[in-house]
Amino acid sequence: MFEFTFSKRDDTMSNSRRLFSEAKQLLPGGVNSPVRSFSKVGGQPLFIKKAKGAFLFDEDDNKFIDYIGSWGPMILGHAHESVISSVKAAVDSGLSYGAPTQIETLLAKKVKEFFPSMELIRMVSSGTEATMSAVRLARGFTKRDLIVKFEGCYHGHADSLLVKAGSGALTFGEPDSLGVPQDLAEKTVVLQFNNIEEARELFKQKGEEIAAVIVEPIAGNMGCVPPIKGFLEALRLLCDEYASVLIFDEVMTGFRVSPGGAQQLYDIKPDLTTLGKILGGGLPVGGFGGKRELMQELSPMGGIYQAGTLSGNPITMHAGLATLSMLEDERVYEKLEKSASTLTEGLETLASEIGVPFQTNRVGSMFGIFFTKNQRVETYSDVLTGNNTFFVNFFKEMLQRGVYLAPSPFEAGFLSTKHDSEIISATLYAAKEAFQRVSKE
Ligand code: HOZ
Repeated sequence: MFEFTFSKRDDTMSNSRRLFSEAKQLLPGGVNSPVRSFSKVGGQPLFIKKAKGAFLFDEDDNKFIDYIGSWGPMILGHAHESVISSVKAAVDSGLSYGAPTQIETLLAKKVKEFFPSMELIRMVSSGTEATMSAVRLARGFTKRDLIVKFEGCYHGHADSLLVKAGSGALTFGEPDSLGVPQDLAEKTVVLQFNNIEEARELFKQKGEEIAAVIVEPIAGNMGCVPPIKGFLEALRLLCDEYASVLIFDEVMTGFRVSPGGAQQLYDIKPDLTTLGKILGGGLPVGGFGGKRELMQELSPMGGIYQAGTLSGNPITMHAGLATLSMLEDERVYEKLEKSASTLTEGLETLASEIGVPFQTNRVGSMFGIFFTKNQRVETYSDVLTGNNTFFVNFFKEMLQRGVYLAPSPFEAGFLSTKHDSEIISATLYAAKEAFQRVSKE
């Protein structure tokens, strides 16, 4: 039986509390990325000392089952031996050269095996860079300015994309960030995710002006919201009809929901794909790629500029190659499917037995939890029906019991291959008590 080795957290005395208060003197909000501040759920963010497999260890030596997985990339669990040893070996040869290396081509080749639609690939250093560059490429290629995105989808924090955005922007009630020039925001048209009719209507009116449609094929920044049947297909047809570029942002779904991401799962070929952190096994990285005719418009082949000293950094490329090589084994995805379905089905059964309004969405090992009476969560409006108090209380109760969920109802959860049946049982055991507490509050 799984042993709970964490001690009850005492926030008043904890090292995390002390470290957070020191951090706040130097970092805005004490953090380098907003969601991790725990502002949405209250209390102290955990300061993490180390991680291994399915577990995080905080600065107070508490042990937590981790369902964030560094926001997705830790599909093989934290500190996987092969990834760590490939990084250690690479480090001995120097950290960065700002010059081409063979490993960049090897990783690009591997990515193309998983994502055949990515005929040419450019590596960058983050998902934000990947989506920002893909949008510029689409605009430069089509000689059009308008882009279309969907409410609650988050594509990083480039100006054009911080309009009705999900993730932290939604969590903190700032889906339209200050600092984005109005003129630029007006070039981004926002539609409802999963609303096919609305997309058709917009294209009828403005199709000739639309450079690109960018979409998370499974929205992962407002919980986890899969596409309804026909939604992605309709976007593909509309982009074909009006010669607009279809961009799948697979920063979360790439290598996650299937080896070839959502595009393999739903059998739809986008013109461009953006990838993120999983491409570097969790190190800072992004990548974008797609049709040759589009990608060859990038500098130095074409006139659309995009660059980065650390792009294709050798340490990251080695970590990425080690990670992707292990994802070639189909058993990885079978295992993930089994443990993730046991988890979400178990949570739904417990909530219903205890009488808490609760739904989950799941695709493979990516999931979302919603404290809603709605039978289905398919749109941004459905997501907003979630009871925030229930979520916050459940989050806190789970944390007290050693289960670390995303500190926002607008983020997806992720499992790794290290989340075995014992860990899932321990999570459900904690969830039973947490639901009971939530139902009484
Ligand atoms: N934007 C990230 C999740 N979608 C959150 C990252 C963080 O705050 O660390």
